[in-house]
Amino acid sequence: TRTPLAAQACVLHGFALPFVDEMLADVRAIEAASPFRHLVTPGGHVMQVAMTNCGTFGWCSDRRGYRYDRLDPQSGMPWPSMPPAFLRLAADAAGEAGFDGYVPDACLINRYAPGTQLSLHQDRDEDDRIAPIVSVSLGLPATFLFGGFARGDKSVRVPLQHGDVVVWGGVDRMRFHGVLPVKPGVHELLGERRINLTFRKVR
Ligand code: MD3
Ligand code: FE
Repeated sequence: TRTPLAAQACVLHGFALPFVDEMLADVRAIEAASPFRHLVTPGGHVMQVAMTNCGTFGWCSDRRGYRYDRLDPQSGMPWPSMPPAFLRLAADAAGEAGFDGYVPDACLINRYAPGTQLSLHQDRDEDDRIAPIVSVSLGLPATFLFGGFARGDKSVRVPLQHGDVVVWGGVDRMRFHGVLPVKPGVHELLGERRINLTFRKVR
Protein backbone atom coordinates (compact mmCIF):
# COMPACT_ATOMS: atom_id res chain seq x y z
CA THR A 1 0.00 0.00 0.00
CA ARG A 2 0.92 3.58 -0.53
CA THR A 3 0.50 6.64 1.71
CA PRO A 4 0.79 10.02 -0.01
CA LEU A 5 2.73 12.62 1.99
CA ALA A 6 2.52 15.47 -0.52
CA ALA A 7 2.07 16.00 -4.28
CA GLN A 8 5.33 14.23 -5.20
CA ALA A 9 6.18 12.33 -2.01
CA CYS A 10 4.84 9.01 -0.74
CA VAL A 11 5.51 6.03 1.50
CA LEU A 12 5.44 2.57 -0.14
CA HIS A 13 4.76 0.28 2.83
CA GLY A 14 6.78 -2.95 2.79
CA PHE A 15 7.98 -2.33 -0.75
CA ALA A 16 11.58 -3.40 0.06
CA LEU A 17 10.65 -6.66 1.83
CA PRO A 18 11.34 -8.92 -1.20
CA PHE A 19 14.79 -7.32 -1.52
CA VAL A 20 15.84 -7.43 2.15
CA ASP A 21 18.02 -10.56 2.25
CA GLU A 22 19.98 -9.54 -0.83
CA MET A 23 20.33 -5.96 0.40
CA LEU A 24 21.61 -6.98 3.83
CA ALA A 25 24.24 -9.23 2.24
CA ASP A 26 25.22 -6.31 0.01
CA VAL A 27 25.46 -3.94 3.00
CA ARG A 28 27.79 -6.41 4.76
CA ALA A 29 30.08 -6.46 1.70
CA ILE A 30 30.00 -2.66 1.43
CA GLU A 31 30.89 -2.14 5.10
CA ALA A 32 33.76 -4.64 4.81
CA ALA A 33 35.38 -2.32 2.21
CA SER A 34 34.10 1.05 3.50
CA PRO A 35 33.15 0.72 7.18
CA PHE A 36 30.47 2.81 8.88
CA ARG A 37 32.02 5.87 10.48
CA HIS A 38 30.92 8.93 12.46
CA LEU A 39 31.65 11.99 10.33
CA VAL A 40 32.55 15.39 11.72
CA THR A 41 30.42 18.37 10.70
CA PRO A 42 31.94 21.66 9.51
CA GLY A 43 31.00 22.99 12.97
CA GLY A 44 33.18 20.33 14.62
CA HIS A 45 30.41 18.08 15.96
CA VAL A 46 30.62 14.30 15.60
CA MET A 47 27.47 12.98 13.90
CA GLN A 48 25.39 10.49 15.92
CA VAL A 49 24.45 8.61 12.76
CA ALA A 50 27.20 6.31 11.41
CA MET A 51 27.55 6.46 7.62
CA THR A 52 29.02 4.77 4.60
CA ASN A 53 28.27 4.93 0.86
CA CYS A 54 28.21 2.97 -2.36
CA GLY A 55 27.94 4.11 -5.96
CA THR A 56 29.92 6.56 -8.07
CA PHE A 57 29.69 9.31 -5.45
CA GLY A 58 29.68 9.20 -1.65
CA TRP A 59 28.50 11.90 0.72
CA CYS A 60 31.23 13.16 3.07
CA SER A 61 31.52 15.74 5.80
CA ASP A 62 34.55 17.16 7.56
CA ARG A 63 35.77 20.49 8.96
CA ARG A 64 36.00 21.80 5.38
CA GLY A 65 32.34 21.21 4.57
CA TYR A 66 29.84 18.78 3.04
CA ARG A 67 30.44 17.33 -0.43
CA TYR A 68 30.19 14.28 -2.66
CA ASP A 69 33.44 12.47 -3.45
CA ARG A 70 34.33 9.58 -5.76
CA LEU A 71 36.81 8.23 -3.21
CA ASP A 72 36.29 7.05 0.35
CA PRO A 73 38.55 9.45 2.27
CA GLN A 74 39.24 6.72 4.86
CA SER A 75 40.54 4.12 2.37
CA GLY A 76 41.57 6.36 -0.51
CA MET A 77 39.71 3.90 -2.77
CA PRO A 78 36.55 4.42 -4.84
CA TRP A 79 33.34 3.71 -2.90
CA PRO A 80 32.02 0.15 -3.41
CA SER A 81 29.94 -0.05 -6.58
CA MET A 82 26.14 0.10 -6.44
CA PRO A 83 24.84 -3.50 -6.17
CA PRO A 84 22.33 -4.55 -8.88
CA ALA A 85 19.63 -5.25 -6.25
CA PHE A 86 19.96 -1.64 -5.01
CA LEU A 87 19.54 -0.23 -8.54
CA ARG A 88 16.54 -2.47 -9.21
CA LEU A 89 14.79 -1.56 -5.96
CA ALA A 90 15.45 2.17 -6.42
CA ALA A 91 14.15 2.18 -10.01
CA ASP A 92 11.10 0.02 -9.16
CA ALA A 93 10.16 2.21 -6.18
CA ALA A 94 10.67 5.46 -8.10
CA GLY A 95 8.53 4.08 -10.96
CA GLU A 96 5.78 3.08 -8.51
CA ALA A 97 5.79 6.69 -7.27
CA GLY A 98 5.60 8.13 -10.79
CA PHE A 99 9.29 8.79 -11.56
CA ASP A 100 10.26 6.65 -14.54
CA GLY A 101 13.83 5.89 -15.64
CA TYR A 102 15.45 6.58 -12.25
CA VAL A 103 19.19 5.79 -12.21
CA PRO A 104 20.82 6.95 -8.93
CA ASP A 105 24.58 7.50 -8.85
CA ALA A 106 24.96 7.54 -5.05
CA CYS A 107 23.63 5.59 -2.08
CA LEU A 108 24.22 6.96 1.42
CA ILE A 109 23.81 4.28 4.08
CA ASN A 110 22.94 5.52 7.58
CA ARG A 111 23.16 3.38 10.73
CA TYR A 112 21.21 4.35 13.87
CA ALA A 113 21.70 2.86 17.33
CA PRO A 114 18.85 3.30 19.85
CA GLY A 115 18.72 6.95 20.95
CA THR A 116 20.22 8.24 17.70
CA GLN A 117 18.39 11.05 15.90
CA LEU A 118 18.91 13.08 12.75
CA SER A 119 17.98 16.73 13.14
CA LEU A 120 15.85 18.63 10.65
CA HIS A 121 17.74 19.39 7.40
CA GLN A 122 17.46 19.68 3.62
CA ASP A 123 19.45 17.52 1.19
CA ARG A 124 21.12 20.25 -0.86
CA ASP A 125 24.53 18.87 -1.83
CA GLU A 126 23.23 17.23 -5.03
CA ASP A 127 23.42 19.10 -8.37
CA ASP A 128 20.07 17.61 -9.36
CA ARG A 129 17.40 19.18 -7.10
CA ILE A 130 14.44 17.62 -8.94
CA ALA A 131 15.30 13.91 -9.31
CA PRO A 132 13.75 11.83 -6.54
CA ILE A 133 15.49 10.55 -3.45
CA VAL A 134 14.46 7.00 -2.58
CA SER A 135 14.81 5.99 1.07
CA VAL A 136 14.69 2.41 2.38
CA SER A 137 14.20 1.70 6.12
CA LEU A 138 15.53 -1.55 7.60
CA GLY A 139 15.67 -2.88 11.17
CA LEU A 140 14.26 -0.95 14.15
CA PRO A 141 11.28 1.31 13.42
CA ALA A 142 11.63 5.09 13.48
CA THR A 143 9.52 8.22 13.30
CA PHE A 144 10.35 10.37 10.37
CA LEU A 145 9.71 14.13 10.39
CA PHE A 146 8.35 15.46 7.12
CA GLY A 147 8.48 19.24 7.08
CA GLY A 148 8.01 22.18 4.76
CA PHE A 149 10.35 24.41 2.80
CA ALA A 150 11.48 26.57 5.72
CA ARG A 151 13.02 25.15 8.90
CA GLY A 152 10.27 26.58 11.09
CA ASP A 153 7.37 25.11 9.05
CA LYS A 154 5.18 22.60 10.84
CA SER A 155 6.24 19.00 10.25
CA VAL A 156 4.22 15.80 10.29
CA ARG A 157 5.38 12.57 11.94
CA VAL A 158 5.55 9.52 9.71
CA PRO A 159 6.15 6.11 11.33
CA LEU A 160 8.54 3.96 9.27
CA GLN A 161 8.90 0.19 9.62
CA HIS A 162 11.38 -2.38 8.36
CA GLY A 163 10.88 -2.65 4.59
CA ASP A 164 9.17 0.72 4.08
CA VAL A 165 10.33 2.92 1.19
CA VAL A 166 9.86 6.70 0.94
CA VAL A 167 10.12 8.44 -2.42
CA TRP A 168 10.18 12.18 -2.79
CA GLY A 169 11.11 14.34 -5.75
CA GLY A 170 10.02 17.19 -7.97
CA VAL A 171 8.36 19.99 -6.04
CA ASP A 172 8.81 18.14 -2.72
CA ARG A 173 12.51 17.36 -3.16
CA MET A 174 13.73 20.25 -1.00
CA ARG A 175 11.52 19.74 2.04
CA PHE A 176 13.06 19.77 5.51
CA HIS A 177 13.11 16.35 7.14
CA GLY A 178 14.63 14.46 10.05
CA VAL A 179 14.39 11.38 12.25
CA LEU A 180 13.28 11.34 15.93
CA PRO A 181 15.48 9.41 18.39
CA VAL A 182 15.23 5.68 17.64
CA LYS A 183 13.51 3.86 20.51
CA PRO A 184 15.37 1.01 22.23
CA GLY A 185 14.54 -2.42 20.85
CA VAL A 186 15.88 -5.51 19.14
CA HIS A 187 15.00 -6.28 15.53
CA GLU A 188 14.94 -9.96 14.54
CA LEU A 189 17.28 -9.47 11.57
CA LEU A 190 19.29 -6.38 12.51
CA GLY A 191 19.41 -6.42 16.32
CA GLU A 192 19.75 -3.03 18.02
CA ARG A 193 20.06 -1.05 14.80
CA ARG A 194 18.17 0.84 12.16
CA ILE A 195 19.72 1.09 8.71
CA ASN A 196 18.48 3.60 6.15
CA LEU A 197 19.62 3.67 2.54
CA THR A 198 19.02 6.85 0.55
CA PHE A 199 19.47 6.74 -3.21
CA ARG A 200 20.33 10.02 -4.88
CA LYS A 201 21.12 11.45 -8.27
CA VAL A 202 24.11 13.72 -7.62
CA ARG A 203 25.15 14.64 -11.22
C1 MD3 B 1 10.47 12.94 2.41
N1 MD3 B 1 18.02 10.25 6.05
O1 MD3 B 1 20.40 10.72 4.82
S1 MD3 B 1 15.28 9.25 4.78
C2 MD3 B 1 19.58 11.67 4.86
O2 MD3 B 1 16.11 7.93 7.77
C3 MD3 B 1 18.29 11.46 5.57
O3 MD3 B 1 18.25 8.17 7.55
C4 MD3 B 1 16.89 9.95 6.88
O4 MD3 B 1 17.56 12.37 5.68
C5 MD3 B 1 17.08 8.58 7.42
O5 MD3 B 1 19.78 12.76 4.33
C6 MD3 B 1 15.59 10.16 6.26
C7 MD3 B 1 13.54 9.50 4.38
C8 MD3 B 1 13.20 10.86 3.85
C9 MD3 B 1 14.13 11.82 3.90
C10 MD3 B 1 13.87 13.10 3.45
C11 MD3 B 1 12.65 13.48 2.96
C12 MD3 B 1 11.97 11.20 3.33
C13 MD3 B 1 11.69 12.53 2.89
C14 MD3 B 1 12.42 14.80 2.54
C15 MD3 B 1 11.21 15.17 2.06
C16 MD3 B 1 10.25 14.25 2.00
FE1 FE C 1 18.19 13.99 4.36
